[in-house]
Amino acid sequence: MPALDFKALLQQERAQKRHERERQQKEEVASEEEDDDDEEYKAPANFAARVDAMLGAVVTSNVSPAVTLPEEGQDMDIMAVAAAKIVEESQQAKHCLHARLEPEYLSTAMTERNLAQHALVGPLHRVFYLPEYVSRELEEKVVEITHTMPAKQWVTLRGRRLQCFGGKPTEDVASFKPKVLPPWIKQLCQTLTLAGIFGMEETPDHVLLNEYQPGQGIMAHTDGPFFRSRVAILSLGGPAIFRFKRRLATAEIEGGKEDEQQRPVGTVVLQPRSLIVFEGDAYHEHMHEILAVEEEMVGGEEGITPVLNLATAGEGLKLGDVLRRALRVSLTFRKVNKPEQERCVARLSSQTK
Ligand SMILES: O=C(O)CCC(=O)C(=O)O
Repeated sequence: MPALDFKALLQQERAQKRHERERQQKEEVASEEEDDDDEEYKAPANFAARVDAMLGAVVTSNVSPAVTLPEEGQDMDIMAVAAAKIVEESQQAKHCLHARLEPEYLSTAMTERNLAQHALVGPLHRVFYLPEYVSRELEEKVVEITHTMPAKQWVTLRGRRLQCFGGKPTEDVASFKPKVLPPWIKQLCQTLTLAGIFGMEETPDHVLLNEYQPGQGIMAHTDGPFFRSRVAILSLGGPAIFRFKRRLATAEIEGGKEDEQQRPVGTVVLQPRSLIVFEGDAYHEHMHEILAVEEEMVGGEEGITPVLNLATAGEGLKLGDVLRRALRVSLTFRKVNKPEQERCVARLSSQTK
């Protein structure tokens, strides 16, 4: 949609009216002059119709307007400013959502990896850590896209902001309505398959974008059966410590073992540009969380929490080091766990293409 300058249109309309009035005054020798603004209040239809048309375009563009629509009869200046703001923010959202990543920025991420070489050894199984999984250029670009995303695109949840791409998860996966991924998100999903992180038929189709300010985190949770049980999380911006905790059975919670639940089984230092992948035991039998703190100690306050990636999380990193949080952006890549017959139909239709 081309940029519309409503302020300029309004000024043009006013100038025409003024010109017409002067012409009439000369002809009829008017005794009373009408106030400019009064006249515009009486005849807003022309401009209002254009605002309506523009809003129609915004609505059909699938980007939600970022400001409240002006009421009928409101001052034309307010309408012009509000309309211009709607257009600007919807264009900004479209710009961010339709962005594409430069192919050369993606080359590091799509380099083939042997996941087994990145397996972390420790008290829980099937966790992988890939330091420097993406280039700095890619990190900068993705952080820039997310930072310029208008506020209206974000949902706030317990302090942090997030966006969900690929469709809103439902209680029952059968009623899930998938949505097309923005091009730059799709590119990232494809690089994960090209790198061998996900199988050819496992390319992620659902992505959660989380933004954490220092002091923000995510509560202990499992990702559940809605997704297939391999998840990859890309970390950008600042560091954080990812904590795995054992999932307690109801009987254990009732038996007063909540304290034990508080103690992580293992932690992984998530450095900027790294990728953590987990599945199996780590996915099904453990919860994961990030504490809502401004700084945290590697290995915990007592230095006894296992740090599964101490050897690869940064040169010289050791127990007791303090990590200061900075603005962090993460992308969680998963594949929706569609029923088997739906997967077969998708497979067959892709084979016949
Ligand atoms: O930001 C992160 O690293 C964690 C995200 C996460 O746990 C999730 O999306 O389920």
